[in-house]
Amino acid sequence: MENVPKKIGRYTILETIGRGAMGVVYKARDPLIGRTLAIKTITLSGLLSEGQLDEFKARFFREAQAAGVLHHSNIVTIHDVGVENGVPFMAMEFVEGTSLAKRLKEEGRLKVEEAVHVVRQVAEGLAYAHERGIVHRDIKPDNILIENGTGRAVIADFGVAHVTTSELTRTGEILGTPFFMSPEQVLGDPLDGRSDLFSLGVVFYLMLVGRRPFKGDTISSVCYHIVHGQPEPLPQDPTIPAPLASVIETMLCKEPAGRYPDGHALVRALDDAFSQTRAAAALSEATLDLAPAPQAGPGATGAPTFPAARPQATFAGAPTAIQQTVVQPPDVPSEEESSKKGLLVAALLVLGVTAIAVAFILGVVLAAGPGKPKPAAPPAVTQQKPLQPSQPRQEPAPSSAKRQAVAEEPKHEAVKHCSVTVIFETRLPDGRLALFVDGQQKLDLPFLARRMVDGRLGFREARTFEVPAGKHEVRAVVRALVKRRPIEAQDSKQVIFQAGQSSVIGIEARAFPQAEVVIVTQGG
Ligand code: 3AM
Repeated sequence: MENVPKKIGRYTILETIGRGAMGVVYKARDPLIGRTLAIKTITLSGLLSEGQLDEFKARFFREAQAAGVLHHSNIVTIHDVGVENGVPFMAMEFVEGTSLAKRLKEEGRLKVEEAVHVVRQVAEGLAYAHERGIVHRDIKPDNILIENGTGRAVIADFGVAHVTTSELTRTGEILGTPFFMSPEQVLGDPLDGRSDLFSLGVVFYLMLVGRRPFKGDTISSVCYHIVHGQPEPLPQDPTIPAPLASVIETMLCKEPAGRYPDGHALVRALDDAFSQTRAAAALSEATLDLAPAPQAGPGATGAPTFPAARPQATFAGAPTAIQQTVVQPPDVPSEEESSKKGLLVAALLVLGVTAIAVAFILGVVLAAGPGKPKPAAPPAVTQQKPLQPSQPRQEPAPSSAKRQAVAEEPKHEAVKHCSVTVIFETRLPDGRLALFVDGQQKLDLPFLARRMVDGRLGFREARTFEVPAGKHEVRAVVRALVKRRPIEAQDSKQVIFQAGQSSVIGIEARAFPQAEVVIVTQGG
């Protein structure tokens, strides 16, 4: 067991509550006021240089100051910040309870009523913070605490999450756990409170279903799905009311403009969904009045209770054209293919490589021009059907140039270029990625692994470039030094970049246990 300090600042440490990637959370007591509080330490030593550390501390205090003005029952109140033995810490309200992450780990998923209750409360807390210009940027189950007894949901880490993540982030680089990130966050675009509402949508889905909506075994494939894929359909579960599927669908809209504008609107939508479900249930009860006695419905008293839903609680509609053509990311290469390629490329590697290294590129090709105009194609990724007849939807508006290229209607006959976004990720210590299209180098990206938010070393960066639409040979070469030995992993693939369609190139280079480079392409 680690040494538990007796004191941090003026606070007496009582016990360790838990630990995260960035530090430890203690239960403590303020001897002056006699108040119990929680103290979170932020350990970044070894991750940052001296200068960076100073800069980090300054930012940490600035952000804590900003978050310190937030007083809301659904936000953990920050009482104090300080530095103890060079380690920044934050003293905050102690919440006698459990993180949502722990609950989900133990229980798999929550009852619909409780999940809705949590989302409602978090939405209220977010609305309050967003009105004051503060975006959380890291809404995830670990940062939502549920108080024992009362069920109060409280958002933790306002300010800190943002600083710790952004401190380790350079321009254009994405670090951190992407599972709950919004598309604009994954792409490194500017974001506002609606990004938090997207993340909350992911949390909501996870609470209801027990798994996340955007699948993927690797970070890059999850990123791909967040930006371009559709959420996994909700299971045919009669306990999940259909109107809730619409609420989640809106929360998970790719474009911020298609989401609820703020937390209050989300709360109203949840209430609407609730009353719709009640009305539908009442109607069906009335209709069934003459029929044999129905089975006892869900509880009719107390907390909001959703009657059983229609069984088709899925995201609206059949796959659109783009959904059908969107290719799968390279998260599931066949065993056979992987091992064959692994063997093939093993020859390229210098013997004796022992470090684990994973390099992974996910390229997303967004058609910019028209071949045959396919109005439903690129925009379909972001389009969603109206949710409820009574609730007019705002038209999703592209939030960035990247998206604009996708969403624009084809205007000319000839296809010119496609915009390709490559997300490169590696666990190799340092090296260089080169990407060639038809032998012409499109990317030359040096990388140097640094500590990522998951505590491991790595590097991730997104780059966009243009290619003419058509068939191309794409080759990726990753060179790196592992224990001072040079290694190289590479592979190439024919890829068709088509206008009006979306496709993906994924290249995975593994240097342990054997060299392996895989490119997966589908669709296009
Ligand atoms: O995941 P569990 O519940 O075991 O609940 C948080 C988590 O524990 C707890 O610290 C652990 C690591 O994040 N925690 C975080 N902030 C807290 C707070 N303000 C807190 N517990 C009480 N009050």
